[in-house]
Amino acid sequence: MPKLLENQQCVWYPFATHQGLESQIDGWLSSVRARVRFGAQCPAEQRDLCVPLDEMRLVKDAQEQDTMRRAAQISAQAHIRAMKTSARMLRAGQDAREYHLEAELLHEFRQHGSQFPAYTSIVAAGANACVLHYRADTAPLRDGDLVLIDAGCELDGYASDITRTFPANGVFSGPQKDLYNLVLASQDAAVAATKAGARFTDPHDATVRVLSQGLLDLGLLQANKHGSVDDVIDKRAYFAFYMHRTSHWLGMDVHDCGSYIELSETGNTSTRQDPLSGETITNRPSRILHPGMVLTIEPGLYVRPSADVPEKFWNIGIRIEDDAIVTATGCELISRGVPVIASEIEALMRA
Ligand SMILES: [Mn+2]
Repeated sequence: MPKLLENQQCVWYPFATHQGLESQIDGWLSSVRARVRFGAQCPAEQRDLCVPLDEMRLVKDAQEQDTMRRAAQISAQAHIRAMKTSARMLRAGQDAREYHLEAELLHEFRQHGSQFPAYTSIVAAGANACVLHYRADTAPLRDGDLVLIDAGCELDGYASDITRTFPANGVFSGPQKDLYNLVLASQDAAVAATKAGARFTDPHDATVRVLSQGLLDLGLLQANKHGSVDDVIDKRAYFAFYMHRTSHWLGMDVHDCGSYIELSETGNTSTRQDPLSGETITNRPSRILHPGMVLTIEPGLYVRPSADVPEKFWNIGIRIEDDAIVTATGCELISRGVPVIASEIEALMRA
């Protein structure tokens, strides 16, 4: 490395990402400096490699997209396997647990050549689905409860990230289906908003509008208390049920690197007061989507027991997550190898 660094103007390396790298580079540079009296020139500048590299990673080329399609296909098969296993074990009266489904996921990933899970799988039965970063533990899969699975494999260096929520026994109850169809409708709106030229936040805004209207329609939010759908959005009243963002970049990392701000417009800022925390937030222009960018679209609803929420909805947690490649006219959902429509999930689990 000292030999390579000799007579260079600038050293590029990723700042603050690899512990010990700075002191290693410092050691190499001091070796170069020791040779100054022999005519060597020491680099005079250090710059953060993350800035150009993250930008390069943001747009996936055809080969990367192809790998990501294959990773998503494997993950979709794993979700199907877990759904079928849940229905089969409950029909047979077996003691089905969250970890049983995790085992099926991992088996299917590896069976198709995936090297690792892209992240620790979430298998959350019943009320556990309302805990956002739950793992797969020992809770029983109960007849009448939903199961939320957020799991994806990594294949040849690329991640996939799928969430499905399904009835443990294969049949949605009425209230479960009402909330499920609302989340799915909000995802449809987000998918329609995902296209080249749109902003990264457009799918999220589309999701929030559909969810907010649905929360009013289903009586989880009351119009006499919370007002119109615009009031619900402005005051972030939906946040009690939907407390995370709709998307993140996906690629070599499951939460892939890349700025969520449009770098060509960084100076263009405004401030607002957050209605819930009261904090001042600086708004910066959201990233403009380009063909080849890959993001997740993952709306959800999480209903905790509460006096002003109809009891039939208590402890229901639903998330639906798919992976989208941005195209010139829209987006390609690469994770739809596993069904997402309620009746199709029921049909699959009956089979
Ligand atoms: Mn995700």
